[in-house]
Amino acid sequence: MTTGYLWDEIFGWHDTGSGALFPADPDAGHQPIAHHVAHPDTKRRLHELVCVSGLVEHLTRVAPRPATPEQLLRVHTPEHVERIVRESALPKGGDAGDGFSPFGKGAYRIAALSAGGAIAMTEAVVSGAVDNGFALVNPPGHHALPETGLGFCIFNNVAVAAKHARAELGIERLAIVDWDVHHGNGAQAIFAEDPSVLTLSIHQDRCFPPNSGLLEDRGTGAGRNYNINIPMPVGCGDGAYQYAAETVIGPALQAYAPELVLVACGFDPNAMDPLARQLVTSTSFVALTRTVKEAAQRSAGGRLVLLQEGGYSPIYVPFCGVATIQELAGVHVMDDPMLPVVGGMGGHDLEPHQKALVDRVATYVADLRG
Ligand code: 9RB
Ligand code: ZN
Repeated sequence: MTTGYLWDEIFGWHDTGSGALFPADPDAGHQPIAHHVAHPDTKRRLHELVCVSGLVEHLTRVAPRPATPEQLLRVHTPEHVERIVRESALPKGGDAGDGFSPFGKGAYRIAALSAGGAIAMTEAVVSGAVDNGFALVNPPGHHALPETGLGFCIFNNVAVAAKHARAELGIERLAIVDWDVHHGNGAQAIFAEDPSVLTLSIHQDRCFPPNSGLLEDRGTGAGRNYNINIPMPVGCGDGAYQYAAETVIGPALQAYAPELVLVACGFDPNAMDPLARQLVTSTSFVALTRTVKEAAQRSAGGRLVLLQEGGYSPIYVPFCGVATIQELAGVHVMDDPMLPVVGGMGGHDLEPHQKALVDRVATYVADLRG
């Protein structure tokens, strides 16, 4: 079993500005802060734990190459790509598109390498150079839409990788599973009419983007039934997440039988995240990883690519990430030392209202055709 791993130091140089969440603005009361909530140090800390723990010695390094404009244009409009190029050349950078996703000078180079990292890992997995892989890319991508960036995302990395797999790598049917705590609105929109890409997002109900990711959104036209949202109620712990993995994510992948599974892997459902209100521990990321790994083994020859998205606790994300990569690689170098604390916080039993929501989504699985 070989597992690919990708990180580039320049991902740690993505400049998210001096604001905390909003750009600093004294007139509006927004103070500057040392670390923006999406400061890349959280991801750099995950990378350094992968190295210091010795896990990296069990992994095969995969190098990113920048995505070309043609590869980005499979998903994005020329106007969006050109605007990012233009603002990226300005002395103080620009914004991904929503006014609260600032980036510094040179961000195009970093964002193109992030999308290109998603492509490189997908190529490594599909070619058989590695069996599966984890790409620790930054900036994230899952909120980005064809015509704009959004929610810290510039280019939609997972969608760029999916389009590349279909256009160049001989993959016809694939699934995108998004377990970031925020809705995977980008892939839902980009593949809404496409029955050859199953998009499945498990997220906190209406957390971000506002009013996005509803139960009723199930794809349109020929893509009807091929988008599944699991809008989890606030306060879901390990019981609820693992029930959703067993009851919806695994069965949906089994029914659809993709040739490749891509995961938009955010660690922000964890109990210490500042941008959501879920309670999960590293145990759930291990369970989610096992679920998609077993599904990929059933229909996709094991082809599975995890792409980093969000996760904003610099304390806990590294342990969630290492637990996830260990499960992917089938090796164990360390336990999560925070599990006794986070797991002991309570909230991990499956509650009736959580079960009711997951059971409702489970009825949609019957509408998927392999
Ligand atoms: C602002 C708003 C947010 C809230 C959460 C995220 C998380 C992204 C992520 C990004 C931006 C709204 C500042 C709404 O982790 N994705 O995976 N910003 N929220 N309006 N305004 C003005
Ligand atoms: Zn998120």
